[in-house]
Amino acid sequence: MSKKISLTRYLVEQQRLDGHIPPELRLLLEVVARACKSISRAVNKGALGDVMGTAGSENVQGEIQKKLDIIANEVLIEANEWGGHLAAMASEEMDSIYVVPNRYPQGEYLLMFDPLDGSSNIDVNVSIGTIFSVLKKSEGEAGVSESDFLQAGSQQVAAGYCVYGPQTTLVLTVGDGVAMFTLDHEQGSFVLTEENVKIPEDTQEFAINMSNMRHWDTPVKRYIDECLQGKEGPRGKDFNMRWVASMVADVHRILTRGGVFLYPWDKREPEKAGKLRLMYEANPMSWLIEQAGGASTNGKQRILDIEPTKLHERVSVVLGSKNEVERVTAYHSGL
Ligand code: P6P
Repeated sequence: MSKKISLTRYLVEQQRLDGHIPPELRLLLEVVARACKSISRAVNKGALGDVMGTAGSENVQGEIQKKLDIIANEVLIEANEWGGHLAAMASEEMDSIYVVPNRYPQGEYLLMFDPLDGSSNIDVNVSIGTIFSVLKKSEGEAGVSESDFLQAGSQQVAAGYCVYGPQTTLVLTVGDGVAMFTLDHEQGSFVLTEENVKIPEDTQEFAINMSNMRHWDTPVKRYIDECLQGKEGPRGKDFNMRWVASMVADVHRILTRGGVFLYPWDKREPEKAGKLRLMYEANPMSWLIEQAGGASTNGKQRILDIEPTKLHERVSVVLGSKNEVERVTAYHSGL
């Protein structure tokens, strides 16, 4: 890419030239990007800062919180609460919503995030990331409550993630395709490095936690078994497998070179629809994937059409290269 286009310039042009984003949403996205830069700095300290290891507490999911989970959550709350663009925030790390305090003006947007996805990888120096999703509050209603957040993923007005890996890269959609911005550490700003990202419709690479195989439902077992049979099997081609155990890293690979990611329902906890969270993991990632020409279902239904009933609702996820997702979904309907 010849000239360097900053995230700010990209957002101004999205606002001015394509009318995609109003000024308050542009401000919100710039604030989230600045918060991700701060989180990146904290992550990069590693053992040199007091950021590694567990915080000695559990989150609403019953998962042990890492120090960086809490740091990242606080960075996002403090960066976004005063700007006047938000009514409230919701986070994987907080039981209930965080309403913007009365000392600050309230806006019309709702921000949800997983402040540090994949945090089991922090202590072993493997890529992790921040996932975020933006909705709009219903017009004209005073106040804000959890029910304002319970909107289908198709209602998102912006979604993205920041992956803290060999590069710190912000990936964003406002409904006009997917753009990627790499953090220029010398300038301290995100620079446009990819736009109009497109996922190949076919792939030879799947991502799933194979240790759960005995717990999967039949359609998933059939799909993975056929991939493992390779050339000699019904697929007629060999497959490769990747599993980072960090959704941000796996989705970034799929956006970059294709692939299919599965975190399916399994029979260990049959009452749970899946492990991943709908509002701030599956929905933002699904919109990015669809905006890049891919597909995303829960095995039966388009993720973005799911009407949530709870803030921390869980869901099964099959996302990535369109033809593979359609195949897995077809197997679920007995085809
Ligand atoms: P497992 C991370 O905890 C996460 O929510 C996703 O980022 C990741 O894809 C998945 O869980 C990993 O789960 O069971 O393989 O550790």
